[in-house]
Amino acid sequence: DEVSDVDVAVLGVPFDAGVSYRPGARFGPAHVRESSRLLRPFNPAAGVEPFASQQVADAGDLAVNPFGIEAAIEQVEAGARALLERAARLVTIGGDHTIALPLLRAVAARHGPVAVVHFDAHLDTWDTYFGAAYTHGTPFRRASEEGLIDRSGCLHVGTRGPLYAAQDLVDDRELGFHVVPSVEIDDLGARGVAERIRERVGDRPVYLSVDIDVLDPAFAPGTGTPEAGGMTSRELLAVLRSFSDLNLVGADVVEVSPAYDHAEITGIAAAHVVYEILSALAPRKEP
Ligand code: NNH
Ligand code: MN
Ligand code: MN
Ligand code: MN
Repeated sequence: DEVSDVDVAVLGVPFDAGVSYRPGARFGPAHVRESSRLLRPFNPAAGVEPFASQQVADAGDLAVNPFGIEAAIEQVEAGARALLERAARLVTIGGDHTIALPLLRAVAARHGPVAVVHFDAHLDTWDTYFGAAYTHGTPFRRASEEGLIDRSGCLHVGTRGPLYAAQDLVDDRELGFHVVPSVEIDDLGARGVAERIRERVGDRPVYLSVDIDVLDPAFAPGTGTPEAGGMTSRELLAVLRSFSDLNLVGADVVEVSPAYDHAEITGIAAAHVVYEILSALAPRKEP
């Protein structure tokens, strides 16, 4: 077996039955892997060799029930727990955002309630979404109810779109989440966002969840629910580079949907996001 006692396992979860108007994220892992062939051993922006300075194992794709949401959620949790017996950290490529809940269950079983940095155009804290409790619109509400996350260390970054009224942001803040809407990123810039995250998260164990739709559709059209007015790839990658200072215990990159990725740029963006995450996890050389 390839994955034993490694620093990081990379797992694909080809699941997209979490109630979407435009499904297709089940093809995300293969697409991101294909795009990752453009990556190189040395990451000059981060100044590290993410694959040489730590052991990174490709755990392949998890077999998940494509029709039964609750069965799939159990399979993802079991698969993640099994991998976390053999890898210090798990980086998952989705799949739709439904999978963040079972991934957080597995991470919390190991670390206790974690802080969460959630990049997304959407809050994903609906109580129900089209009547269903377990969907890509609800994972962070469920995770909060289940005590998997430490809300005082959680942020939603990049929220925007016509579905959100000011009241939705207030409601999430009342739930205990810190919200950095996309319009605030105009003023904060990448550095300001990184500082806001650092202040909120501190040294706590933190889980990172990147819905690729946090990027503007100009950079990531290949996703089920694009919203105009998002982050640039440069901004997101710069913020992720600052995570080498955080106690990052796991991550996912979700909602890549290749059927809409007309120029394959979403796959490339997502591969770079994974690459910056692996770079942030890489141990730094002592000066
Ligand atoms: N569209 C839903 C909302 O406005 C969320 C589900 N879609 C997503 N989530 N892509 O990130 O909250
Ligand atoms: Mn999402
Ligand atoms: Mn989203
Ligand atoms: Mn070219």
